[in-house]
Amino acid sequence: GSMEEVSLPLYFGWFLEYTFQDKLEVMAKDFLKTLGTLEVFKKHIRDFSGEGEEETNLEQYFQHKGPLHCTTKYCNYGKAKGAKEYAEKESVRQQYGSMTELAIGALFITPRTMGVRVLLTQDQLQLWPDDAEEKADAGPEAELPPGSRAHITLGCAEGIKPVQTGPDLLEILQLQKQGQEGEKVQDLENGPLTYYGNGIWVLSFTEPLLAPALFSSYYK
Ligand code: ACK
Repeated sequence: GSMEEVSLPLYFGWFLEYTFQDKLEVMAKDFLKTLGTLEVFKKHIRDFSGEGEEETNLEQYFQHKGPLHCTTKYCNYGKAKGAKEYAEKESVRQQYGSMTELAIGALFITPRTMGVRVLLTQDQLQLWPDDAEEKADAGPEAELPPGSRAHITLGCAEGIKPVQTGPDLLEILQLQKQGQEGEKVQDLENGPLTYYGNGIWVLSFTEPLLAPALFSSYYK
């Protein structure tokens, strides 16, 4: 009936535990601060600034609203394809409201988005929709394993929506899969920093960061 349709959320996902949200935000800010001071970043500043602009404050460049989370299924209150089926899945019903630990493998920025890559376990993949990695223009060489898109959006450039972080991460993974090594810039506190061109910077964590998170849903 119509009541059921109304009760579908904007999205399902893992929501970072409160104190960890702060921790991740501080870490991201520190990263941007460090990146902004590197000569090699300044050399490529034009990826992030307009004509004639010599400076970009990265901390102001990326803005974020709402809780830090890793979206599993975007439902758009039932209007998104497969929303109802997802909400009715056995694994979704069973794990709803339970805590898990997300492994964060990398922090990345592009001229559009800033986010972290989440490395899902087999258990967590049970909550992952089958079509998450599908792209309209994807060729056979573009195929990435399920869960590849898993991320937490930490910020977006002006005029960019958070839905962009997923495609940005998939682009990075495709570059890596194609064997593009990028330019190893230097080792930072948490691991190596690589520049892939076109404003794509990736900090790979030597040790994944473990983030406690609640599987739940969001209604605006
Ligand atoms: O950063 P995100 O994963 O990207 O979290 C937000 C959340 O839903 C609320 O907007 C994500 N989102 C928005 N539209 C879509 C979509 N069409 N497919 C997948 N995720 C989406 C957005």
